[in-house]
Amino acid sequence: MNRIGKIERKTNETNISVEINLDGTGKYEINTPIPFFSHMLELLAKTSAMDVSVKVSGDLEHHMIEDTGIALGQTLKQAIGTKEGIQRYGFFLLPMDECLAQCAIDWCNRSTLVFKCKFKYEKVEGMSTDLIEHFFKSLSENASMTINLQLLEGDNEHHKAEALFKAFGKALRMAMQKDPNLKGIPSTKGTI
Ligand SMILES: [Mn+2]
Repeated sequence: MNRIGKIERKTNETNISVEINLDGTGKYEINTPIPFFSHMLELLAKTSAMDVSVKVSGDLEHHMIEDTGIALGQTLKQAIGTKEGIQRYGFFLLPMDECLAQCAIDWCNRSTLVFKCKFKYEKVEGMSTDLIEHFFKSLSENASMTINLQLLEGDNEHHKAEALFKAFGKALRMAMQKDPNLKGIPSTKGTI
């Protein structure tokens, strides 16, 4: 059974539709008015091997990126369902040229974001760098997922952002994976 999530979210500020298939092959259809953000979402789809369709329009960059994080988080929560038989934890250390990014995920129904990455400039390829942390915060809150995302080293702003999104995609792939040896809910509490 494919694990699908689908959200249509319309407010006075933004209009967003997201559809994901956790058991996809990394196919994507990304349509946002912020080219670098589209590029990051494509990388997230490819590295997580989810099929992802995202359509975004809206008034301000801040609202569009925040609300896409919210909608993507909601679709992830919908698609993962009861979490029966999944790994729950995922982690990845991703090199990207001079950068090294680290991501660890606990898909535990609690929302915490630890984000450590300093950007030198306010913009990367026209996108506000402070909205990268905001995107992951909104996603973490709405997917009910603990995310620890850090840039261990790196210099180029484009490479830094790319390494973060790719490390998250790979760690997410691991956390959502089903394991035949893991029976039931991946928690001794019996609920998660
Ligand atoms: Mn790139």
